[in-house]
Amino acid sequence: MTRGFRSPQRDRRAASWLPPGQYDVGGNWPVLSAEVTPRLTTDDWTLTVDGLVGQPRTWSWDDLHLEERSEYRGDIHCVTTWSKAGTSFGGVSVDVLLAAVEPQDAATHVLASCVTGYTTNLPLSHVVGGQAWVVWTYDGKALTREHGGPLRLLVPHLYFWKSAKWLSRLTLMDHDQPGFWEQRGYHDLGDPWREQRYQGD
Ligand SMILES: Nc1nc2c(c(=O)[nH]1)N[C@H]1C(S)=C(S)[C@@H](COP(=O)(O)O)O[C@H]1N2
Ligand SMILES: [Mo]
Repeated sequence: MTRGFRSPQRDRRAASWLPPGQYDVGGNWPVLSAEVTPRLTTDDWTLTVDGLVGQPRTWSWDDLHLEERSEYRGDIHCVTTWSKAGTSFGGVSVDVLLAAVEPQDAATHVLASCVTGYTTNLPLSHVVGGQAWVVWTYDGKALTREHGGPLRLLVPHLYFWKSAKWLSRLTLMDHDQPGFWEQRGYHDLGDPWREQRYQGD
């Protein structure tokens, strides 16, 4: 082994796909919800993207299915220390939604809001460039209610609390506004590779 020729980054990844402090939950997919699971129908469900945009837009379930599809295949990481390898989710890239609404130059952050009132905040720079999706399938099947069906946000490079279930709105803002867990002591960004679990990490 010519260790000296390998970068520290490659060594870490070769050692494990797990971010620091995480364990492999295996075939399970735990459910973590602060709210009672809502019973939603796709008939009256809508997704709105508004705030600092040229043209706010609301998609019905059918409208959203006309947009270009994409898929995420990879790992997810919950702050409670479980990680799940090789998940696959299908939906639409947040890039597609943003292109439709034309974000204003002043927009720096996004607040994701759910039908239930749960919220989470994200820097705009972390939801563009193929880093975030709105998804309605898991493993090719409709996302179950407990896991956020009919539709959830997916931001897999951050801890999974950023992936808001039962998503109904993305609001672009010119400032950061802490969401449900962020107001309760969780980290503002939540990068698992930097182990940003709590404020001050
Ligand atoms: N609306 C809503 N979204 C949510 C949560 C929640 O409580 N409510 N929990 C978050 C947390 S902490 C995690 S780990 C994931 C859990 O998703 P899962 O239940 O599908 O595993 O959803 C995130 N999105
Ligand atoms: Mo979580």
